[in-house]
Amino acid sequence: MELNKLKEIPHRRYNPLMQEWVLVSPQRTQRPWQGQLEKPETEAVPRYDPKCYLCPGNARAGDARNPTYESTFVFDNDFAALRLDVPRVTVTGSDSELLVAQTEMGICRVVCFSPRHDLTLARMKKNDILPVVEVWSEQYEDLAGRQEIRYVQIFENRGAMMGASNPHPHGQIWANQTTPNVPRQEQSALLEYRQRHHSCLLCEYARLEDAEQERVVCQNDFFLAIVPFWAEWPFESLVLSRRHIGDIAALDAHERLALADILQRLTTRYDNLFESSFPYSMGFHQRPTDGEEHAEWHFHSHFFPPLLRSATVRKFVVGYELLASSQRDMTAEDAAARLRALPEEHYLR
Ligand code: H2U
Ligand code: ZN
Repeated sequence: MELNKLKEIPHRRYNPLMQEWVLVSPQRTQRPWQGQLEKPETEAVPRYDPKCYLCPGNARAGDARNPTYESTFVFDNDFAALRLDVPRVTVTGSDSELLVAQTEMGICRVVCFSPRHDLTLARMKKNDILPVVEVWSEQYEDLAGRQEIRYVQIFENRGAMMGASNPHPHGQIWANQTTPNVPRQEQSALLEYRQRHHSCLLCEYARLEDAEQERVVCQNDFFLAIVPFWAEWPFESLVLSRRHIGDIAALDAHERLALADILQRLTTRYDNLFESSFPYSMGFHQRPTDGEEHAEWHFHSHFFPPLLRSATVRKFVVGYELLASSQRDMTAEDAAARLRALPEEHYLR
């Protein structure tokens, strides 16, 4: 049976990157909603906020004060989830393999994308996102060079709905001693695929999506932004490099600008979808920094936006998702078509 016959039939799709299934129920997209409505972010945001702990020149927690920075600015998180000064120990409770704990070393940093309090990636120019790509790359290399750090997670929580504590455009970096669960699962899938096919899962996938175009949202010479076939969140997307590279530091000057370009265009489409500042969590998956080559890794970025059908109705990951399997209603193809139909000029411009 062809895939387009599944448009109205409940089915499950395989996520080869996580090696798990997602349940798709396209017949359910019309169901009524009488549940919780979120508050859209409508408050006007000033260019500079004297109370913001990320704006240039302002005070942070403790005695710290930000410099009067003019582009990007990175600092060690004042409330870091990880630190370096911990002893290396594994603790096993009462000789049982059921109670196992290990100390974990790491470094947490905050990356301000711009001195302007009122901007977002979507509202920044491609040329102003370039320094953000450069600072991510420098941070990855700097942290990779430290013997204690074996994995670097770069991410952004955008919007109050995703738990961002502040509208000032910023992201975080958590770098630690061990590879966390999600990249570890992806790594094992990438490795298995490589051993079985002598090729890269994500290189093959990029070629296939490029040929079909059905799930492509936007693209340039170096990157594709797609709603993956196995997307779980309604408007989830995957930014894939066409070239097989393991990490952000391997991008050349053209590719760094191309990454800035695709991030700018994708986030603008997101904002235009519901004409609101679109919330999401995004981040990069790249090879661990444990000194191994990791030829299986293919640099990419995931966007996980919570919104479902408007700026005020979100998807809840509850019940079935928590207990059984991830699930979605609208198909990935429909989500991609909606995002593809939007203009790339920001609605506020
Ligand atoms: P989020 O908005 O994604 O929570 O990121 C903001 C981070 O900034 C958060 O991790 C840190 C918080 O710990 N922070 C400081 O490091 N210093 C401060 O003065 C306030 C917040
Ligand atoms: Zn600010």
